[in-house]
Amino acid sequence: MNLSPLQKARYEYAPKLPGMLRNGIAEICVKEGEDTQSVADQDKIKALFPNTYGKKEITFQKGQNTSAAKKQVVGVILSGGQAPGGHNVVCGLYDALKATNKDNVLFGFKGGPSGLLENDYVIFDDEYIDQYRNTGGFDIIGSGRTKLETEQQFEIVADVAKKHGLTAIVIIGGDDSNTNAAVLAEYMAAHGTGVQVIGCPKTIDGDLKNEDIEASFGFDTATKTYAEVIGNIERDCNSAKKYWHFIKVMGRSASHVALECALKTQPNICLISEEVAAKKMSLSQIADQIADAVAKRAARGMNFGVAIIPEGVVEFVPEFSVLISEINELLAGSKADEFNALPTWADKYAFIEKGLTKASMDVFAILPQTIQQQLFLERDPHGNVQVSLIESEKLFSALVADKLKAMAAEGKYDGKFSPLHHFFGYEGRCAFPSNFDADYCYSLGYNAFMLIQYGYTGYLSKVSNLSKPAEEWVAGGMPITKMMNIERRHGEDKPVIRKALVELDGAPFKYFEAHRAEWAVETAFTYPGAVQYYGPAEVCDITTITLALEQA
Ligand code: FBP
Repeated sequence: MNLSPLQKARYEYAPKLPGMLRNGIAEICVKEGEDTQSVADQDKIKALFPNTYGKKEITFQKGQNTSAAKKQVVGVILSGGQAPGGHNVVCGLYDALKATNKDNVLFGFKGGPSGLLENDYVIFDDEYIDQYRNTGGFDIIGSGRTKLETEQQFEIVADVAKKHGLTAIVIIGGDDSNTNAAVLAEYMAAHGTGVQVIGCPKTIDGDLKNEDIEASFGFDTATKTYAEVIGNIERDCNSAKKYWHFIKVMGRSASHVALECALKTQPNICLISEEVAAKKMSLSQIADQIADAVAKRAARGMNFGVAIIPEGVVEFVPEFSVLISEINELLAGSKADEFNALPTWADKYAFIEKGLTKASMDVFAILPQTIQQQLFLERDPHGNVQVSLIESEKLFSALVADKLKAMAAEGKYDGKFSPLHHFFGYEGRCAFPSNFDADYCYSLGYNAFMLIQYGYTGYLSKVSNLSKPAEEWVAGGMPITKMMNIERRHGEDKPVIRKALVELDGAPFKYFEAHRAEWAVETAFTYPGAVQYYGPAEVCDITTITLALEQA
């Protein structure tokens, strides 16, 4: 492998553990807290998790290690989208496991949950692990989106575990993967397999958080990476003074990434999907809001600006959701073939016009033709519209251009509008983890092993007090069932970890709300610059503005 100088230097970086884990394995003991309850639907969740429900929150502290001396054989998987720091979770897990007993073994199952089902694995040793310390990506063993949720899959996992003598499985994933970790833990306990299951909170989207989990790993590095580039674009924009940049940022559903990027860069516009839904905003209202800022800036001679668009926003626009479900209905079953056989777009348009309600047709009609066609052409294997592929940055710039034309005709706008479009997503998911993510992830992995060693199952590795220096972080574990409630999914009631959307009464949104009117018309850009790995702690180690505001 050709190594960059930074990669070589990062191999040497020693991630910081919480102070309470720093004295060595022999001096880590457990302090048990209170029994726990699920956040809602307690009776139903308790009935579904009779063996793992209601367990105590725990924290680790300095003291005599009293865990049983037992050889541990652990399997680990990475699940879902990549997030910076995943490698360090594996490294922390490996280091704690080997420090406890050099005969302990760590299996890495390849390609995500399917690796467990297909018994496709690697056994880690020092040489293998050392190549991945403090690096981005999930390529150490790969990842995948297969869901572990059926009884039959659990039986296969139990067989694979038995075959290798696994004592525990660590699942590194987002809300869905950790929900499945809880169900797997319950299955393993109910069937007396002796296999413990521990989860670790991952996702750049930042939506796996709650009163116990302060942040999912990867969010820090991904938002720093996007904010660096957004800041660079802002500076280019403020130098050339001729373009409006419409920048879509990842975040499948929640707008945490967009909000954090906005707090870091102070753009003219940032849409927050949760607000769009709460205010039941229409596409036209959103476009009005942006066009208003464009016109006000133009009146001050500034025909340039930056707008951040969260990836999932269109699904939060009520009229657009209705349109999507009508389109899915319109093309269900054989009707898709009928539609596809129509020779021209004009024929297809007439078919659509006939099939949609008037309200949805009104929404459809204002969309640019490229987006209209995307809605009908890009479909998932079930024939449904792939909302995540909709180029919402282009959609909103086109709607704004129409609005500005109308405003110009009424003498309300006299400017030049030249939009450019960007999508930042994959660029941030495998970046070298920031010091924060390198430290946090290593601690999560190390901590996950301590949970295994002390016999816990169905727990999420928990490291908190994260806006403070690592020395003051608190390490421990929380039963996953505590984070669960019952939600309707695909027509069924399911126990799931509640996804955390942006809270409109939370401090990060409130701060943004208090400043956005000024940011919209002034040029208040801030330029965060590149992620720094070496230098003063206040430059290199601080985490997100979101967390700082939440914990202020
Ligand atoms: P996870 O929730 O699995 O961490 O993935 C989140 C994410 O990065 C989203 O931001 C994005 O919408 C999605 O993955 C893209 O998925 P894919 O990698 O399958 O294209």
